[in-house]
Amino acid sequence: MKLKISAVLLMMIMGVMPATAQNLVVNPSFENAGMPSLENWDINCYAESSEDAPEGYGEWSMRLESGNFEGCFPGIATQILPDIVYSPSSVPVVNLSGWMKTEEGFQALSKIGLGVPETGELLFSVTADSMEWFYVELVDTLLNLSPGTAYGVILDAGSIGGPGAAHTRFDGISLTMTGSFNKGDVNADGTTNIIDIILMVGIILNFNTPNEYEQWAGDMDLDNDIDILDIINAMLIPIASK
Ligand SMILES: [Ca+2]
Ligand SMILES: [Ca+2]
Ligand SMILES: [Ca+2]
Repeated sequence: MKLKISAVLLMMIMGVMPATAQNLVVNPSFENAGMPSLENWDINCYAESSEDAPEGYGEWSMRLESGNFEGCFPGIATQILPDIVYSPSSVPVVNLSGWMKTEEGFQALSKIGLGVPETGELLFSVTADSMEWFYVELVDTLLNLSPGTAYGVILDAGSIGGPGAAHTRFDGISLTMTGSFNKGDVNADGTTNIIDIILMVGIILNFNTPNEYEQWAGDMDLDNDIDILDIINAMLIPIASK
């Protein structure tokens, strides 16, 4: 009997884990069965496949040309991720990682980030400037998503001013959703209860200055202010779930 229960539990865990750890990026390693591929990436200026990859990430990477203020700009490769969408009641926590390698010559400030592919606007990003393969990883809570906007990964080979171009190789790009937070959960512990209400009262009475997350979580009715109406809204959550 014990064994049966464990097996069921294990299935439940296995059923949940792959979904949360799944890499949302398609063609993250810029290759397909050992052949170079830039499929599924939108290249704004110019990119090519390069037979140079960090250990464990196949044979190929993408060599992306920088933007040039006098020519094509910005030098980005993007991929829209349909799973990253605005919600009025919760925010996703994402983990973005990847490899970068720059070349001798021009310095152009290469980045891996998450943002709006259509405009190149970044919500967050990380910069690296290394002529050896360099791994970057960052976690962010996406508090600033807007309704109706398409979000995605943005690989940026940077920008230079004069003639010529800088190049950056990218490989092993990964974006996973690691969790989410709900409105009302001011202390980010996974539930909305009296502790969160007390924190909201403290904010209203100016005992505490909310950080960006607390401001988002406490503003239940989305009017950019935390007041008594938000407390009433937050108190309805535990009542409704009883
Ligand atoms: Ca690769
Ligand atoms: Ca809480
Ligand atoms: Ca409010």
